[in-house]
Amino acid sequence: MKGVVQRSTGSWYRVLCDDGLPRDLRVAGKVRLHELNTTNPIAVGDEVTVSTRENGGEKMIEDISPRRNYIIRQSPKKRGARHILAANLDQVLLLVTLAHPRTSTGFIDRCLLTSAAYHIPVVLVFNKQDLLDPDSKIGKQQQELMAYYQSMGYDVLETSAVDSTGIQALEDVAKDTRSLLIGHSGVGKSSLLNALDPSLDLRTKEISKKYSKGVHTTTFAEMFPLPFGGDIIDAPGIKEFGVVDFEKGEVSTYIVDFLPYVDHCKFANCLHVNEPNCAVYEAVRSGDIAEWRYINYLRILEDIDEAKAW
Ligand SMILES: Nc1nc2c(ncn2[C@@H]2O[C@H](COP(=O)(O)OP(=O)(O)O)[C@@H](O)[C@H]2O)c(=O)[nH]1
Ligand SMILES: [Mg+2]
Ligand SMILES: [Zn+2]
Repeated sequence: MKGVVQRSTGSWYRVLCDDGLPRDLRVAGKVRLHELNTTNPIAVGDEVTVSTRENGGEKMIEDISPRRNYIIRQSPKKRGARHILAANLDQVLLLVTLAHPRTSTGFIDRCLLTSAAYHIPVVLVFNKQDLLDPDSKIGKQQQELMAYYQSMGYDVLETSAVDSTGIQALEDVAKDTRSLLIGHSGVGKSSLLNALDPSLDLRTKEISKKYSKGVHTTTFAEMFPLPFGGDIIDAPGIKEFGVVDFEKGEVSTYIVDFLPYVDHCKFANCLHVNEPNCAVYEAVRSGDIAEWRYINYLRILEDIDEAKAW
């Protein structure tokens, strides 16, 4: 029998089995795990084979099917280790708020880069629109950001879990697909999930860091089937999105607004940092590439250098 992993809590996995029943299962000792250097060898979204063991009849996870794709980042807990957020995805819903809390473009661009490497489409969802005055400084910043990402071909939504702005559009985007919901703690992931399916009744308002200090508060990704078809994986509490498994030279090939320029640099192996006659850098100077995009790119290269130094 096959099944899909909906939640993992350490050594136990909630698996929605093909017979329609969810089961909490452990992994049989003989399973060969594909990803050795990850903190979670089995991820939410993994397809697994479940079988009944002869001794005692306990059902266990016996095998993991090869992944179609996955979203991976540096483990926030273990230096040098990698953490798979979720596997076998149709799209990423990247939840952004420019205030309460502020999502940095660096976070957005790291997430876009990682998704692009696996050709997973990303929809940018700007939440908490009810708090935003379009004529304020932040309101104008958001308009500029949205326009820039849209010009690169990304779909962009504006939502509010409070006044239901954009919830129907979000439902249309999520329907009949498997989405991974990514965003900082507090941007409204649980609230939007509740808006899509009120019967979920998820707890909102994460405990602030101040109160959870010293307490072991592990939060796990969890997959929720949607009543209108499809499912969403909530990946709670992402503070930073450290990219992994990139060579410096390939990064720019995943950056959509760099692509028209990367083949016109003097050097074929140009990293677009300080090489002479760099077409990417020229495009930044002329304003065709936004400076903040370029700065985020340079920081990603620095991250890769640092990771190598471990
Ligand atoms: N004003 C406003 N507040 C929101 C919205 N969405 C979520 N919130 C609030 O933001 C806080 C964090 O929301 P939550 O759903 O727990 O965020 P999560 O950590 O991403 O799951 C809660 O106090 C929510 O009530 C929104 O669209 N507008
Ligand atoms: Mg939440
Ligand atoms: Zn260059």
